[in-house]
Amino acid sequence: MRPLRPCWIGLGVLPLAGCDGAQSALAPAGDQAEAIGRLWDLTLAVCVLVYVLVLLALAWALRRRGRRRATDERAMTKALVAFVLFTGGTLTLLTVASFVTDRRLHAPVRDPLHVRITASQWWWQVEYLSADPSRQLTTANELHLPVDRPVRIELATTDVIHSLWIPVLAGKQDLIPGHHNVLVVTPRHVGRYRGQCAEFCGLQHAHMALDVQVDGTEDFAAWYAHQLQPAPTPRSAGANAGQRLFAASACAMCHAIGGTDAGGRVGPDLTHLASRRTLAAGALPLDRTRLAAWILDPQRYKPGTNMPQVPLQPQQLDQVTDYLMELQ
Ligand code: HEC
Ligand SMILES: [Cu+2]
Repeated sequence: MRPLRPCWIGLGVLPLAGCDGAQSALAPAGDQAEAIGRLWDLTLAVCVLVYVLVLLALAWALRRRGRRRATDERAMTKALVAFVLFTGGTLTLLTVASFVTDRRLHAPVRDPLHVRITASQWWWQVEYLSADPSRQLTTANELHLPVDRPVRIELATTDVIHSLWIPVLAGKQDLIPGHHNVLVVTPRHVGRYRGQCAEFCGLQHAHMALDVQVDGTEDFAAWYAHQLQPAPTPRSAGANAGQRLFAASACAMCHAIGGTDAGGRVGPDLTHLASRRTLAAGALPLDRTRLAAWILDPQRYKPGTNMPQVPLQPQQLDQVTDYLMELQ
């Protein structure tokens, strides 16, 4: 693992907020974001230089204010030529730099991991594709990636235009109905990051986050192997009843749970729900209390969400929650 570009805004002296964090384009954790970060550094440096020069010119002009002197034609011409050359030069530099950055973002990669992310109002389906059908897996609202391996992410949507933005890994890329875009990312730092829908897509656009985890190769393989398993069979009596309730109620029409009859595709796959860290695309942290509250009244947490309130008796709610909390 090689170190990525340090955050030099504030030159490491001024503690400037916003420089690092799980969702900062200024603290890249992957090659593509690093390339964009370099372009930003250069643009910032050029703009600061221009700003300083303009202020110096202003100060110079103010000092000379009121003094009348015969204008020296030749000096004026020279200054003008220098000004035009400087402006043309900086603009050309920025154009070339942005072209080079674009080439780096679209450079071909070897042996990528294939992932498909499908956006829906207001959550993300994440599928790991493989030529071997037994190695395919589906999850939701979380993206686990191995470090140091390029990932080719196909982007699709089931409804409106969304945009996937994981600032520490890459720039934004739209998900457009009827059109398949591709985003390539190469994570370089293990860590927990955050992605967010970056194209206004309706009421709950702001609650459409993606929990991103970059793992070491072995941790990733372990996670993958675990996710390939069907859902565990319920252990407690409550969870058992919960499973039957889930299968017999509207839940199963919208949600899939691997290894059971529930095969709905309208909402997120719940096979290993309890192994996730967040609920409903980052709207809530995942724990038992919040899960029960969500099932009881999803509209309270995400008004307008496509999950309806399903009428359940308190005891039934308890059982369904027990069941889902066992889906490690
Ligand atoms: C009409 C379809 C529909 C029905 C019925 C439905 N859901 Fe959902 N469910 C959804 C959708 C859509 C989402 C995503 C909502 C969002 O994040 O905006 C969701 C989200 C969830 C989540 C969060 C998943 C995650 O990845 O964080 C859980 C848990 C859940 N539903 C459980 C249930 C249970 C339990 C029932 C039955 C009591 C149920 N759902 C009934 C459509 C449905
Ligand atoms: Cu969106």
